[in-house]
Amino acid sequence: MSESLDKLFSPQRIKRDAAALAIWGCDWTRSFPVAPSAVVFPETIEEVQALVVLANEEGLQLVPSGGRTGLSGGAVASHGEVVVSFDRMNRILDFASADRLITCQAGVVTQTLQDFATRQGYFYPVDFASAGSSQLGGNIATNAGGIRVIRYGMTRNWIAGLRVVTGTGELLDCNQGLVKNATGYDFRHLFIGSEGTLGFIVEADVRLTRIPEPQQVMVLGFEKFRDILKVLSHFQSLVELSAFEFFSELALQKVTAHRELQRPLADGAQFYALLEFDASAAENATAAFEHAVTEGWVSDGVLSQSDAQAASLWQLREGISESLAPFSPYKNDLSVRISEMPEFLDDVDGMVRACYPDFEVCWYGHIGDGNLHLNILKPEDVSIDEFYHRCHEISPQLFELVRARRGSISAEHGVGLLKKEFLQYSRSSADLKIMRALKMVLDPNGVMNPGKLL
Ligand code: 2HG
Ligand code: ZN
Repeated sequence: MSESLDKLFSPQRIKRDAAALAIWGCDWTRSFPVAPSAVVFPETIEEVQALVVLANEEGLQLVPSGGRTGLSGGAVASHGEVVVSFDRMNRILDFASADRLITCQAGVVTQTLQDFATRQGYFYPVDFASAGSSQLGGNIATNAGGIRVIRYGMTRNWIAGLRVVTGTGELLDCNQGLVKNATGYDFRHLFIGSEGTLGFIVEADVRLTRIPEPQQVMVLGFEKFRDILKVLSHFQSLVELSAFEFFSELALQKVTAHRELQRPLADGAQFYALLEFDASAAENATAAFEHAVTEGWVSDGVLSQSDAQAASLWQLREGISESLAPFSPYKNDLSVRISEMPEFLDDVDGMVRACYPDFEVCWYGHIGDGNLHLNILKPEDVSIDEFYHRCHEISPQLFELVRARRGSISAEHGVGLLKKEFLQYSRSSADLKIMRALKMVLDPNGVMNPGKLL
């Protein structure tokens, strides 16, 4: 069926061998079958358009593929789809200093974009542990968040323009990098977070900001989760925070063992928070810390004295996800309003303990954004299938708690395949009806990332 692909792509830009299909057919999830029929590597927008037209004519289904670091199966090809890799659309096309904009192809690696911005004297602030592999197109398609959302917001905030190939092969030029544009519906925001289901992002105009001053990092220990939120609010009244992250003692144990890191504090604690702020705010931060100790919120703390120390403190948080991989974790990525968080955590903790008395549960996340990562770890003596089945079975109860607090079942990782059957816990039937109608308009034959999200 896909022989006509060979007319569009030269042999070096189409792969069908088993090893290539296994690599490009999946992301960081490991629980879905991987079975694409081919992987193609377009180099131009015109090639992407021609491919989409061909897919419509011949009934092919297309799965977009970036750095393959997704955690929800959004880039997994399980049913003979053609994977469209953006690896060869990886050029930075333009830097416009007066506009503070970089124009990039979708396959530019996030860290390449960050480094390029820095060389121009600017800052691209969206950052996360997988920035060295993830690609901008995927970041936009999932509206990636990461570790500095509290100060800079999500990827959405930094996208000034988008070129997108829709499911009919048309090219849309969304917002042209403009600051002001009051001409009706802003399609940019429809494609951001759409997980490749409405169109494939091929180019973006990315906004930059000033390079921040040097940062300092503080790690604090807590006995009670509620106190973390008191400290967050107290620090926010005195200091502009660049990050406010959290992890549990179990998460700390896993990451220190995996990366052979020092524990940050002499004594253990139940929970830890990692704060980052401008070095010029260190005096205010120290005053806030002293207040937190006096109030009994914080048991102990450490303030980085050098960039190297700040980087090694960051490893305690950024290395957690990787350190859990050997335990085949069942991942949840939940959010609620910050004000709802203490009660929400109590609810979830109670439920999880009752349902999984024999499983280790690792909490961490972007607490300053109301985003909790809940990873349930597989015990050695339980099979993968049984483990996933048991975790999955309990998800409706967990998501009921999310719904009761008007939260989200996916704060930043996306819905993909992993959360698809649970979308109704976060989106109303009216929402879903409109989402399906939009899909029909932009991708009437269902060729763009079928089976994901909806
Ligand atoms: C993080 O915040 C990432 O470290 C990954 O979003 C979270 O693996 C996870 O559950
Ligand atoms: Zn995260």
